[in-house]
Amino acid sequence: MSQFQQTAPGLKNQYDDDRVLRSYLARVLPADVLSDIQESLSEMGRLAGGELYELQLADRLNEPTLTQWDAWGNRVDKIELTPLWHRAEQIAAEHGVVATAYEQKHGSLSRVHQCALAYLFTPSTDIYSCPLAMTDGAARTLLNSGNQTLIDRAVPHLITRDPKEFWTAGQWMTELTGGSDVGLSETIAKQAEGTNTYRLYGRKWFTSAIASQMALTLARPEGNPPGGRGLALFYLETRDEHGRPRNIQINRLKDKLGTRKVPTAELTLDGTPAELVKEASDGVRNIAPLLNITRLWNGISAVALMRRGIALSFDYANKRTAFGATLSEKPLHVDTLATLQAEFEGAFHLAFYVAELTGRSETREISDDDALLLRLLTPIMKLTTGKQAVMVASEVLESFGGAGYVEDTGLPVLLRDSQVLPIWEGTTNVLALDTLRAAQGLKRFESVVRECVENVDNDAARVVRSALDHAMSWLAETKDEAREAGARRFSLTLGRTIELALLIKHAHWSLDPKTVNSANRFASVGVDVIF
Ligand code: MFK
Repeated sequence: MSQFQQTAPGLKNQYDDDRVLRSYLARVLPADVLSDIQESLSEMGRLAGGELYELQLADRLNEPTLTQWDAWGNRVDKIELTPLWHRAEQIAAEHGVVATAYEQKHGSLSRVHQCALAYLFTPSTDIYSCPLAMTDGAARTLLNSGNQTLIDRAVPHLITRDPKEFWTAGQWMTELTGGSDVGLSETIAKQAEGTNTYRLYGRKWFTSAIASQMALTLARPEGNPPGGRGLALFYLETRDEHGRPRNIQINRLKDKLGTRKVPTAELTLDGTPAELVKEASDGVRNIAPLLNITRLWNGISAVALMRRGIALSFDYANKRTAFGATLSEKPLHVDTLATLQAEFEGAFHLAFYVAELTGRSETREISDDDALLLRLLTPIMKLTTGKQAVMVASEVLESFGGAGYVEDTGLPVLLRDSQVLPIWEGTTNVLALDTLRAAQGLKRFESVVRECVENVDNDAARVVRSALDHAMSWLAETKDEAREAGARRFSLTLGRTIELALLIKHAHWSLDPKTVNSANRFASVGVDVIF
């Protein structure tokens, strides 16, 4: 009998161990800000590599449950979350994974701090980033709305650090008719005569994290025209003071490929009380701040999951021996991981650059040109990093050989959970079309990319300039159907080009040979996918 035992991959403090995050923060944060926030990041890194990771492995087989009826025949529609998610909620509140962005202790850079916390927290909590993203987006949407009654009522709960007071928010947009095409939504809002209160009637088909205390949703006030403009944005609270659903039936939980800890539901709204957030129309436009925040979270989650997979794979490469040496001594294995690392680093710099712009937009320190750039980069970043996350997760599993395909290693969930990232919050194609709609930001995009490589004379910088020129000339020369058909390749080229440009900029600032290698490798893999 063989006595051989393979040592499992392990994690250290996920902040201390993260060269890319630490080096990036050293570049973008003033020294006093970095020194002020370092302890919070190190503490989150300790939890992510320790307690939360252990709990995540122990929680692997648990899933949320829906109980529709109690023993006495009452409809209760109760959701029970798993132990990991209960702990995640507490830690998220106490450590300000949403709150940090709103306390604005460091002005616009608080958004970077908050995204760094989310990035460390996410991979050990089985997509608890989903309710947090929607909570963050709801807080931003309510604050932007100027509806002081709703701001006073809900925002303190969404941004508190007290777990007992903390609320999460849902984002109920998807209906059977309208997944990507939200304007097709059929839910009707009937106004109670002489009041500002409405009652909602309809079916919501894909509502993530249904355990939330409130939701922002879209419905069509009676008599409004079809399409997105005829919808209005509503605020509702999901349960009454006795914990009973407010005329909401949870019909079932979705049986999904991944994000299995997220209780995603099909709902019937049967007279659910709701308040208008803004005017009784233009719901798609009014919910856009929520979409942009959740898309930022999507990108941060994408780089976080890439980083987790790569961290485990690098650790394992030092422990696993095959063909006479550890995997970390095998040139082909090392080369394979280096390519994943380069993809991750490019994606990381783009996601956090969007966090920087978002922060400046929130503190109103953003120029008009940069506001247009943010509008353009949010879909570009979301679609590019989502695709990279799936590719990296698939390769990470393969880097473990058969072990990566075995559930109780805790590895396959990385691939299943990554696969949602290009789907929800706008698929790759929907966001590619959104990129075309946001093309006003291209002028600033071009100048930012050129500035990143302005004093750099090497092959990687030439790859950036050539891809940028190609993308711009493609856009100028292509019209109508051909432009729509090529939108995905165009958007991915823009995404990969700015990733490489930002990576080169960082490499030249840090002079770190590992970052320089990643930039050169990313350039060699290529960024221009237009044909
Ligand atoms: C892990 C972290 C992430 C976790 C989050 C998990 C939760 C997941 C739950 C979900 O997935 S919820 C469902 C998400 N659904 C989507 O994201 C829908 C995807 N479809 C789109 O994004 C379509 O492009 C869209 C619905 C917006 C198209 O609808 P319309 O009615 O054709 O909108 P149109 O005409 O493009 O835009 C209407 C207005 O909104 C315009 O403004 P004006 O009225 O002033 O002209 C647009 O400029 C504005 N707008 C649209 N998208 C915007 C925006 N403004 C700013 N930012 C945007 N992103």
